[in-house]
Amino acid sequence: MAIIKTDQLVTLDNHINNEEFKHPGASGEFTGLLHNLTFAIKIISRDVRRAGLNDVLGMTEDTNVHGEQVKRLDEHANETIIRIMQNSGRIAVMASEENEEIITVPENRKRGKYVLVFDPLDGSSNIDVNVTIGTIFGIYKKITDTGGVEDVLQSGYEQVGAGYALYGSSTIFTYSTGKGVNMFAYDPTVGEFLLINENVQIPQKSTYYSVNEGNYNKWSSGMQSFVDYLKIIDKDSGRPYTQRYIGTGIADIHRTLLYGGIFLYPSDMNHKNGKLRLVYEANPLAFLIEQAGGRATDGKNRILELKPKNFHERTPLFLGSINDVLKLEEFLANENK
Ligand code: P6P
Repeated sequence: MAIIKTDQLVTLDNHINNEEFKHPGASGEFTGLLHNLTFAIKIISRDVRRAGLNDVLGMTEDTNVHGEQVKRLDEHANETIIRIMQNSGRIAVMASEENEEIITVPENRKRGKYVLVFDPLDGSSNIDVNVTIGTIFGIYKKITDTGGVEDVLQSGYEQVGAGYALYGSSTIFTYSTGKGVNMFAYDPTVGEFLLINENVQIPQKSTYYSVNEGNYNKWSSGMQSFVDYLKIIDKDSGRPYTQRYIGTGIADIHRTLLYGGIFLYPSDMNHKNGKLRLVYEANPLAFLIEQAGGRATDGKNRILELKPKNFHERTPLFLGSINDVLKLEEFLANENK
């Protein structure tokens, strides 16, 4: 058994507690919320790893609000987060990809001042083929008395925290409370997340792009021209870029955060507003990418400044190294000229 390097003996709990000191007047309620959330993530991580043995693979007979068949592991992850967070005493209201309506806290439970929006298991189409999947979350302070729809329709720049868990070759937990992005790896032998990457900064010079090229003929001319541009052989600018696409957004974006470049899910003929959801996918990821020195837009507007009208609404999403995203915006701006 490898000995844990002593410089990695910063657990997530230590880190969350230390982060609290960076927020004067912190009540500890937010810290408690994160502790509860990471407990749910540890349970999901355990069950994702045993999926093949636990007979939780495969589909339920249910479909979610988007008409997508719900995988059992999706449902299990969703219920795990909801149950734990409803008992946390920190939550006023929640919104989940898997629930058509907002999720309130039962009358007989203590309510808190925070709002949690989440995708319990992003990339569920990859569950049965053992490809990386993840959980995405964003946290706001409530703006209504009792917790209602308005609370989950806040613009992304109002987030007080955001992050994701990635269930891949190891379980990674990445989060930010607005003071930089920090990454942890889970060691199940001690039941702790250990700090592996502090104050992550996205590389500003990189040669990766990540998009489902199968949709090329459905894209706008500007989007097609941008991807064509990335493939031109031009040594000085590092082109052609290398294409990487896992099909689990959070995994593709985790790689983009670490290696740089650009992730793209544009609108197309089938998805006039793109495919990814604004509230519980794009906003938390945009928060993290900006905290790591990157850029996240819908091709024109800063993602974090969009005002959601419906918490399941979709948005085109382009994020990554600033210059790559700016170049994309240039191609889209010129497409109708
Ligand atoms: P496509 C996964 O189902 C997801 O919602 C995102 O995680 C991912 O980025 C996208 O859809 C993949 O979509 O159309 O390329 O299969």
